[in-house]
Order: sequence, then C-alpha cells, then structure tokens
Amino acid sequence: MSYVSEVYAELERKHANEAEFLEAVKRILESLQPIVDANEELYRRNALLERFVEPERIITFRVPWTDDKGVNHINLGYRVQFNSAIGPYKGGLRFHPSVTQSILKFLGMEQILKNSLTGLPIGGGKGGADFDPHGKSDAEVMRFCQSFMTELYKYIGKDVDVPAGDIGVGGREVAYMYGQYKRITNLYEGVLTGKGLSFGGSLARPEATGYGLIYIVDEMVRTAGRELAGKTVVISGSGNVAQYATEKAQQLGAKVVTLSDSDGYIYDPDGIRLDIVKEIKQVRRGRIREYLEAVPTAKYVEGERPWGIRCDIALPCATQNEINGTQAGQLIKNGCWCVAEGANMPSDAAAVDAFLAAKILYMPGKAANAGGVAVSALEMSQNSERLSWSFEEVDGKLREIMVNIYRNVSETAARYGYEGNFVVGANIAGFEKVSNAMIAQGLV
Ligand code: NDP
Ligand code: 2IT
Repeated sequence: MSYVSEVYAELERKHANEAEFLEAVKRILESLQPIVDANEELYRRNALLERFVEPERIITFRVPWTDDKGVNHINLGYRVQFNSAIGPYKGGLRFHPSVTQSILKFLGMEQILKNSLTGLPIGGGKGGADFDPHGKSDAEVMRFCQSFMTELYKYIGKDVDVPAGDIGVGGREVAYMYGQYKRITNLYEGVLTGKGLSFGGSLARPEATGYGLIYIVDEMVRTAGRELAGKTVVISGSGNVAQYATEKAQQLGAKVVTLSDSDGYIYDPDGIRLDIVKEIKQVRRGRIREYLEAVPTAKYVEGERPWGIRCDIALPCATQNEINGTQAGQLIKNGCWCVAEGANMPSDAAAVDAFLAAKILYMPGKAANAGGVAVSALEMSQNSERLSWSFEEVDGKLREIMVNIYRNVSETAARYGYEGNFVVGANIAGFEKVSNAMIAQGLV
C-alpha cells in the first residue's frame, strides 16, 4: 500500500463518522501524491502525513444563552487548532446549524494550505457553533457571542490563535466577541480580525475575499489571453464574499447576472443592482427574493442554484458541495470556461473532475478565496504596530498577494508535470512550506 493510502486508511478507521473531513483529506492527499512520491522516505521517517492529518488540538464546549422570551438554549461551540507550523492558528468562526466537528476539521485542513499560500506567517484553524443567527434579534446574537467567547477566550490570543468571520459571522458578531474578550482579559489586542474600523479593524477586510477572488480570476484570465470585461458571470451566495466579488467584477466591466441564498436564486439579465442587494442583506438582513420588489424584471427561482444559467465565468460563493458533477457538466455544456471558488470546497469531487477533464480554467478555493485571510494577516500586522494603513495600501498588497498566489500555484503545477491543474498546484505549493517547517521543528 502507498504511504498516502496507509495514512488515509488509518484516518478512516479512527474517524469513520467524519464524512466531510475524510473527503477533504482524501482529495488533498491524492493531489499531494507527486510530492509524497518524491520525498517518501523523509516523510515516513518524520511521520509527516500522520501528523499533518491530525489537529494539534480540538476544543469543544457548550454555549448556554437565553433568548428574548427567557427560554434557555444550549449550542455546541468548537475551535480546531489544526496546525501551527508556520504561525499562530488563524481561521474563521462559522455560526450555522450544520456545523459539526467534521465540517470544522475539513475547513481547518483547507485553511492550513490556504494560509501557507498567502506567503504570510499564519497557521491553520477553524471554529464555530451550530447556532443559527437567522431571525435572531441583535440582543440574542450579542448574548450568544458573549457566552461563546466566555469559554473561547481561554484558548486564543494575538500570538496564539486569531479567529475571524465565516458563514454567519460578520462585523456585528466579531465586534460582540471582541468586546467580551476585552472585558474578560483586560487586554486590548488583535485577537480577532474583521473588527470595526474604530477598534483596530483593517480597511478593505470586508471587501478582501470577494475582491481577492476577482483579482486572481483577472490574472488567470489574462494569462490565458482573455479578459474579464464584457463577460457574463454567475455567482452563488449573497453574503460577504458574493457581494464584494460582484462589486469588483462589475468594476472591471463584467456583468454579474445571478446571486442566491439558501432559499433560491435571482437572475437579472440586465446585471445585478448591488446597492439593492446590500440594502436587503446588510441593512434588513432579508431574503434574496426581496430583490424582485425593487427589480420586477428579474426572475426568482425557489429551491435551486444558478448553475443552469449560461455564463462565461462561474463563482460559487455560498458553501461546500453546492456544485455536483451534473451541474458542473451543465455549466461546461453552456459554454462556461472559468470557475473560481469564493466558497470553501463548493465543488464536489465529481464536479472538480469534470472541470479538470474539460480543461477549463479552474481555481480551487484555497487559492481563490485566500484574499480574506491574507488581509486578516495584514490586520494583525497593523494591530501589532498600532497603526492603520490606507485602503489603497491594503488593497494594493491584496492584489499583489493574489497575483503571487496565481503564479506560485501555476508554476508549482508545471514543475510537477501537471500544467494547468491548479488543484495539484495549490495543494503542493501550500504543503511545501508547511511540511518543511514541520520537519525542521522535529516531532511535535
Ligand atoms: P455569509 O454568511 O456572509 O454568506 C453566506 C451566503 O451563503 C448566504 O447567502 C447564505 O444564504 C448562503 N449559504 C450558506 N449556507 C448555505 C447552504 N447550506 N445552502 C445554500 N446557501 C447557503 O458568509 P461568507 O460570504 O463569509 O462565506 C461564504 C463562503 O465563503 C463560505 O464557504 C466561507 O467559508 C467562504 N469564505 C469566507 C471568507 C470570509 O472572509 N468571509 C474567506 C474565505 C472563504 P442564507 O443567508 O440563506 O444562509
Ligand atoms: O475561510 C476563510 O479563509 C475565512 N473564513 C477567513 C479567515 C480569516 O481568518 O480571515
């Protein structure tokens, strides 16, 4: 049995009930095969893969809180401190009813490689809770965030572990958690990123994941001799990543025709009016179907995802496994020639195989959505030096980081004989730095 298969079989035995995590590890290990083949003896001697697939630590805790009617609730909170070889644990917190340890381990594993790709000194972590912020009052969200932090604060710190947002965690939630951390510890430190501008947040952090996605798409498309301007773009989701991907795509002259939420998608052939979407999602915290109240010529399709709409470029920006093999085939058949992932692992294994087989431009999430965590790391730098950089400075660095990621991923793929396969390129390029650091630091 190959080293990769041995490690995977053992992991499957130990964590048989963690389907999402096992799937992520399987896909990553498969694409690391070329670098493992080249270094097998060294890796085995250092138990490298065995260590790489086990988190350094997982913290699980209960989160009690009281709703506005006085009813008590208990949710489950987690922090997966996966890998600190190249820096303090760094990664978002997700509040969504689907959150389990398996999902957070899969996201944490992705985060290790993504953070490495940014070129910045950040390790990999992820956390969250099975709490659903939808329909909760501000006071309920505040009480939940305070209770969550009352436990989490023991395990984090500016040089230890620095959480941020993810699905269901945006500026409001980060601010409530920051307030509680400060109150308990009496420390004013950059322990969370994505903070408000008046208390240590970075300009361009809200925009960073979506803008970064478009910067890498722009670079990839231009390298292929094409351009973004005038192209039709289909986007899923309508949260933080989807909104700012739409904004930057529009600024570069592309036409975005869809957005979605967990209820359905909107199709506006005239191009999405982002001001309306921001009002619905950021101010009213409403549903995407409300777009039709302002733009009656648009269409709303309940219970479906937008992959049947003809486009040049598709940008999944909602959640994992939102494109299956059949939907990928449909996109390709309709002429889509570029897919880049704003979300983490939105394409399932069959969809990825379809994109690679069709040889379209396909950039996986750990490279394409790394702009968010990259600017989080820039927020940490600003907090450490107690200075704030201008929007232009942060945005300029973000663009440079995304261009560098594209070049690194594409050169690494070519170096291992997989030209144009950015899945292999991203996984190996991310892994090279982490594995070197892990081996150098000895058996820890
Ligand atoms: P938000 O909570 O701001 O938005 C999430 C969007 O996706 C909403 O429109 C939501 O709809 C939709 N969505 C969530 N879960 C599902 C589901 N199970 N089925 C269908 N739609 C769903 O999150 P973000 O925009 O921050 O995150 C989106 C993706 O991007 C995630 O995969 C996240 O991990 C990834 N990401 C985020 C980064 C960041 O900086 N925020 C950085 C890198 C990656 P609804 O409101 O109906 O639930
Ligand atoms: O998936 C991700 O990269 C994020 N949710 C952002 C993490 C961060 O620390 O900014």
